[in-house]
Amino acid sequence: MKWIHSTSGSVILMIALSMSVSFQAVAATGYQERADRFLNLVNAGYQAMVRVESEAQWQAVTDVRPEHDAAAETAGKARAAFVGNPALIREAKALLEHRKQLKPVTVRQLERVLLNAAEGPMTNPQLVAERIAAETQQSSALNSFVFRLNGQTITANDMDNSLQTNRDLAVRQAVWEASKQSGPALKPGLVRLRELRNGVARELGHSNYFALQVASYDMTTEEMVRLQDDFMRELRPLYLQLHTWVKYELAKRYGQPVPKRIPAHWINNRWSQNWTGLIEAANLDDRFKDRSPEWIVKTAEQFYTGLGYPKLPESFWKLSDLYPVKPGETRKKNTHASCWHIDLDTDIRSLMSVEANTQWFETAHHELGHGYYFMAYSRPEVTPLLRTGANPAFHEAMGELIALACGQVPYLKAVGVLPADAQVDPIAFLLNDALAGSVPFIFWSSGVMTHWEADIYAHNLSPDQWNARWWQYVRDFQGVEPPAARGEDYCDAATKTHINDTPCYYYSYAVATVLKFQFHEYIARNILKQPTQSCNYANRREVGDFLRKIMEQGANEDWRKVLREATGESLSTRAMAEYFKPLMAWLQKQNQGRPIGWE
Ligand code: X8Z
Ligand code: ZN
Repeated sequence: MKWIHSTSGSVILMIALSMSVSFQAVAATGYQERADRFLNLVNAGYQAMVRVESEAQWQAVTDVRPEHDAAAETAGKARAAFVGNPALIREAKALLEHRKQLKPVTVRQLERVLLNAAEGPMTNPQLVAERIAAETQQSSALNSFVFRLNGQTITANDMDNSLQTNRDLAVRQAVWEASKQSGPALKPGLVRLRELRNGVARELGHSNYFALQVASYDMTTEEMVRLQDDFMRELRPLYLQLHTWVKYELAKRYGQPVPKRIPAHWINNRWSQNWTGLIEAANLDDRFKDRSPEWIVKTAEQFYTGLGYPKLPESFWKLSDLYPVKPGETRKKNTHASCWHIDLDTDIRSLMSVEANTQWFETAHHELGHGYYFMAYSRPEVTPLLRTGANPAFHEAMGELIALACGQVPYLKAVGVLPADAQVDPIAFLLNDALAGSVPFIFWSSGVMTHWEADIYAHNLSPDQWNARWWQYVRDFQGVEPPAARGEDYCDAATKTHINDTPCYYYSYAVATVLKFQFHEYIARNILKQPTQSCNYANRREVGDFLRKIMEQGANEDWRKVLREATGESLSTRAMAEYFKPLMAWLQKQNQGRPIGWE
């Protein structure tokens, strides 16, 4: 969630100016007291502005129309008028010069004030206004884009379902190509946004927009990219084994010679980010056929209430937008799942297009993970400025952890997705965990997404090389290739939602994937005392207590400390590699005699 709004910019400016006068007056009584007074006002104003902007943005993404875009743009400008106000920036900077005399949580809030201001620094109102207008336009174009196949409209769910089930390579290629139609339409907006995003970031001294985003991890661009490269180096042997096994399987499935790299349309995901539907023995789609989309969301809620959390608020059910637009309805909405903390308090909503299948079963659990994180830290001990995850990856990790847990066999039996007496092949489920939710995902998120965005924002890659660089990374990191040449008329990166509306964020999902195995291992071993690959969180309040301790802190503490206190460990792929150890041995045996990898 990016941008915001208010009622009147001049009122805000008057408040801000009068605040700056009173700060000087209280300086003599001590910096802590001065900071407390400042932050009291900023927190109140911030929460109010977030609410107004989020409400306007919610309207804009759930019902794309020019009047909703216009309202969202105005709301974004109003938010920036407050959050990016020079008076706030000056006072936060002045106070941070005395950080040693301030409580750590005060310093964290002041730093957050500056990070928030850097998204819309009103030291340069023209630039901020242009950015907000361009962001609004790009989201609107993304959310209202109509994909076509053979002259017919095709939805994102339709494309995903086709790729999941259709075995005709010609059809698959046509669907895959259709899914790339939005790229050229979105490229000009993205070219412009690269300049504007970098421009706002530089206004407050960040070298580019990527650097601004990783600052919330207290890291530099180079440190973040190195961390992602470390993930890939450590997991590479496992990935190469999986890649090899999969390409032999798929060559057999499609009656084709075994390729070096896997053609993108052979994989069931539009970006080859998750390799789903490859393992028949672990394919649950049929199990959801008789369920309703409502059952999917309710079952996800029950996962959390079973851990001892309250039910979702009434308003969640009233105000969320959970299901696809009904046939015949002309409304256009964003088709990518998200969860919103509208008022940084109890107004929590989710935007989804849930159908009864495995993908939405997992996604619903993921989204409610955000919702329960919001609920856990919305308490007086956490001020609105710090009502975020310990870092963004922690927020993603909760949902990912629960998505992992809700796919484990004992849990599936407990909720009746699998019959209680089902005989399952444990390797099939482990293989599916690796392929569908974890290992190829690292090479997509740490590799393609992170490196491409770093090139765009930090290394100023020229737009006439965007698509070539994208596919170079897909080939090199994922070992995947396009079904046919993809020249610079295409902009395949821009077909991915986050490239447009959540820029320089995607490494957070890679960190979340690594974190989820650390949390999961701790829970399985120390709380449930069950095997990590096959355990059941259902109705275990101790698990809820463990996660609540992490979530209820919001961003009050440094994420490294939160992780160490929770698990006794720093960020590491150790638990992830450990989880898949039995699989590694199995794959090596299966792949004997085959050339491993694609080089
Ligand atoms: O975007 C999401 C969530 C919303 S935060 C549905 N995810 C990434 C994606 O779909 O690309 C979840 C994992 C990866
Ligand atoms: Zn998420």
